[in-house]
Amino acid sequence: MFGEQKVSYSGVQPSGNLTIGNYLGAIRNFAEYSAQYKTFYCVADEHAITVRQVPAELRRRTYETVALYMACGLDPAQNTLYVQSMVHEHAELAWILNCFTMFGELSRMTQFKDKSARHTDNINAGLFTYPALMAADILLYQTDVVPVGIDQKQHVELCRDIAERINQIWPGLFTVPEPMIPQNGMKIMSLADPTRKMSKSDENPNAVVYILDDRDTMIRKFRRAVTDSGSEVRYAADKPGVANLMTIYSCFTGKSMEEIEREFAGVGYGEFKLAVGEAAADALAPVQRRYTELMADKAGLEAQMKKGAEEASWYARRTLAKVKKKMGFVQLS
Ligand code: ATP
Ligand code: LTN
Repeated sequence: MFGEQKVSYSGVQPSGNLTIGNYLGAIRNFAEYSAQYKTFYCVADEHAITVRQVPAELRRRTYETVALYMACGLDPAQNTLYVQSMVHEHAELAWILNCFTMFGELSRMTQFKDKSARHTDNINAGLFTYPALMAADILLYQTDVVPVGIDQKQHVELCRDIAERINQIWPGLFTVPEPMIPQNGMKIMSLADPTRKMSKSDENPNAVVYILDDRDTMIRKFRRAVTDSGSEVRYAADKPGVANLMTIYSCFTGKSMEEIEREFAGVGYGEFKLAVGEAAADALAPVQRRYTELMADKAGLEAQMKKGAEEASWYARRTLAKVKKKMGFVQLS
């Protein structure tokens, strides 16, 4: 709660082209909160540099992510959309929170374990303390709810632990946030290996469907998706490939698993996969159209970034000033 307002906060790293996993697990759900909550959604460029980035690409993807937020239905008049590095309070609070976060806690984070195994040449301190920066993002805005895919639940839980630890010393300093995980779409899996999360940094482009893939590419990727033995379209734990495609189809069409099983009873996987590809392409076509318009107006995007950063700073400054005072840092008038 910031004053009387309930707050929803989330972020996406501009670390690659955004996938339908990012869309269904996170971004699509962000807008839901704007009627009743004060909403802040950041482009987490400071998180992205925990793995090596090409600067020009990071810059380009930052514009693209702002444009995609808007194209996915986030109206900047109703949601504060901004770039993390433009609000310096994030890095400052992250340092303070680092001093309240335990080595053992950070060592247990599965994302750290995965990413340090994948980037053995660059296991930097930022990759390790990443959750303290994420906690700073969330706590600066006195956030109530954090809509994320299930892979981020552990980080939000650590953020809660940090907030509670600090609140024990200074009661009420931070709102303790709740992760909001969608029932359907919380974890979209790779099309090449349905036991792994679909991830924007996957090296195999056929494993991943990007929000901006054109219709033919989308349909081709779904056609090639790994399915399971047998030929029945049935939602079952022993059919992870088909279950993943059914989840995607259900998210894009709103149909339940039973309806989907009935719709495709007696037809082979080929027809089903084509239908999934078409449903994804149909649902994303308006997002892509709007995205193209927004990207054509760079000055317009920059104006939105500036407005977003100014709005976010107003809130961030207030929380950080309170925290610094509690820490015992000298305040000059
Ligand atoms: P990276 O590969 O760089 O780690 P990512 O694809 O996992 O990136 P993030 O920027 O870490 O994407 O995630 C942005 C949001 O999208 C988070 O809320 C995350 O939980 C959600 N998300 C990411 N991948 C998926 C997925 N496959 N299914 C559902 N939600 C996802
Ligand atoms: N760590 C997140 C992105 C992220 C985020 C946040 C999510 C950065 N700051 C604050 C929720 C709240 C990720 O990798 N998906």
